[in-house]
Amino acid sequence: MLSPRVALTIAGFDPSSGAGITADLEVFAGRRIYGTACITALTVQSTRGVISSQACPADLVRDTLEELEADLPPAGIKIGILATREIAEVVASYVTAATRRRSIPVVLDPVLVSSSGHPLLAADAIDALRTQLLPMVTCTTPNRSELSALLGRAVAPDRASLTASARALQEAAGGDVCVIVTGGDLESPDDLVLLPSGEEEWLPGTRIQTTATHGTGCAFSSALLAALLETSDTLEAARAAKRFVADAMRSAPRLGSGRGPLNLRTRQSETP
Ligand code: PXL
Repeated sequence: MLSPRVALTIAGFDPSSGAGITADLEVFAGRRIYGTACITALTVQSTRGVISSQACPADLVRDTLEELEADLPPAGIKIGILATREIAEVVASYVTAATRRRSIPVVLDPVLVSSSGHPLLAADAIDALRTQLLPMVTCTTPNRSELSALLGRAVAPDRASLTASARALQEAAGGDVCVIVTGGDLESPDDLVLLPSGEEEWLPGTRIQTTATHGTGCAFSSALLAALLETSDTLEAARAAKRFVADAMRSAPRLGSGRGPLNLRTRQSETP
């Protein structure tokens, strides 16, 4: 048997498996990618929302990343919850070193708060995320409120404002980053893809009537990374990830009394 590709998720743990590392690993497994994981925070949550969370010590994160890099160097990295400034700095220096060694896709989902409103990144970590980590990644996937927090100003939900703000974030990152503004929370759930070339495209979405919306951001970013392991066409990878999330919502299991998990093993939309 050929050696499978290895993808690393650096993210939080959700005990209900809707979001975070266990969800990311499921997306990878469904695509025959060997997933490794570095946990940054332990959350207490279910489909009913996040109750609390505790950050892992930054030296534990650093040691985990060093050990995985030495033995199972990833062909791609997905980053979710970073929890603290210290962890954001450790992850930024790891990503800087790993991408200097080899050219690999890195997807940053800049998670700031849970959908239920619980903070998942310390306020003093946003600067480190923007200045140290963002310039090192291939793609970042903020929603409108994350875009607004990263820029430090309000972003109106119209296309012109979203595009101008995505351009401002790309510029702040040095210009080399693909910014994908996810639109699941917008009136029309379309995603904006702004490529490093400056080319922009809106990916149309359709509103899916379901309560299975737990972890859609994690599913999108890990499916995007999985697609980027197979194609260097970022636009095509973003389309594949969007199709994947829509299929995973449509075929979701009925579980829990709140915002339920997705069907992360859906194989209807193979990555390109
Ligand atoms: O979708 C944001 C997110 C990511 N990762 C974990 C989470 C959440 C939101 O609650 O718990 C582990």
